[in-house]
Amino acid sequence: MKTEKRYLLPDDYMADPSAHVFNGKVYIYPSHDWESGVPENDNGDHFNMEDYHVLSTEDIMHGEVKDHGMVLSVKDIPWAGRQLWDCDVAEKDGKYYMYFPLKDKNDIFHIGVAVSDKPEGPFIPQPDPIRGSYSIDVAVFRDDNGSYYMYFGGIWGGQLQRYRDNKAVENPSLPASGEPALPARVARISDDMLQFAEEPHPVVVVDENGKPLTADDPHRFFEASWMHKYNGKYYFSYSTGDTHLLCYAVGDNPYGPFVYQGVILTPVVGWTTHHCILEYKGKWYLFHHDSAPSGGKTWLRSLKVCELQYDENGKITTINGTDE
Ligand code: FUB
Repeated sequence: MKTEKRYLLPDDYMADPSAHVFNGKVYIYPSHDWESGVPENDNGDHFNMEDYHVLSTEDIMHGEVKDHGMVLSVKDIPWAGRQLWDCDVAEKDGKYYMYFPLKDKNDIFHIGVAVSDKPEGPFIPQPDPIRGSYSIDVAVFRDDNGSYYMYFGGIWGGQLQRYRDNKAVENPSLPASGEPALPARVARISDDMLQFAEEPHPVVVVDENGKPLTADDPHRFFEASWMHKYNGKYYFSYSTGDTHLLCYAVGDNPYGPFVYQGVILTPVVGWTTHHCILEYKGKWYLFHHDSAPSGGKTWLRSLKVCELQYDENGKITTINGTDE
C-alpha cells in the first residue's frame, strides 16, 4: 500500500527536520540548503548552510505551513567557522534552546546553543560552544521525569571517527569490518540547558543476541539520531548513511543498549536520509527529506512528511522511500 506523503515547503530547500509540539502547534527546525557552489565530496563540504528558518503548522498533512523566516545566522555566532547542520530545539520553563552543530574557525564541529523566548525565535547564540561537545546531528529528548538528553554524532564529514572516549585522537579511523560500529553519543543536559551535565555515553545498538552491530552491517549507525518514546519504550532511530536507510532500535532507558528492530524508510532520491518522529493530535508522523524536487542534487533537499504506523507489538511499518 502506498503511503500518502507531502512536501512541506515546495518553494525552498530545507533538510534534516526536527519537529516538536509547543503551545499546541507543530514547530519544525530544519537545516537550510542553498546552491553555494561548493563541489560535492565525502567530507560534506557541499552542505554549506549558513542560517536556520523555523516552520510551523497546525495540520501536518494538509494545512498551511508558515515560514517564520531566518532565526539564526552563521554571521551572528562568535565562534563560527562554517556549516550549520542539523539542529534541534527544546523548551524549558518558557525558554527555547536551539542546539546546533557548526564548524569552528579550525574546521572542527562543536555543538552550540542559542536561546529565545519564543519557539519561532529569533535565537541568540551563546558566546562559546558546549564544553566537551563534538561532531554533528543533534536531537534533544525530554523524558517524562523532566530530564533532557542530547543524542548526537555522525561519521565521515560529521567527524565522529576523530573521537574515542570523548577525546580527540591523533589518527582518526573507522572500525574495521567485523568490529563494533562507531556509536552515537548521549549526554544528559545541565539544569540551565547550556552544557552537558555528564560525559557523553556511547549509544550501543545490539542484535537480538546482545552483540553490537558491526561496522560492515548495512543497518549500523551513521548519523541523524532521533529519540522518541512509544508505549513506555525508548525508540532510538538513525540514518545508516552510505546504505541510505532509516533504522530503529528499542531500549528500556535513554542510554540503551537498544535492540535493533528494522527499517523505517527505504532509500529516497538523494544520498542523505534524515528524519524525526512526532506524535500530534493522536497520530504519529515521520518527517524527512529527499532530493527529488531538485532532480537528485544531494545538497538541495526538500522536506517531506507522512504518517507512521505501528503494529500491535510496537513494530514500525517500513515505508517505501520512493513510492509517490
Ligand atoms: O545536512 C548536512 C548533513 O547531511 C546532516 O548533518 C546529515 O544528517 C545529512 O542529512
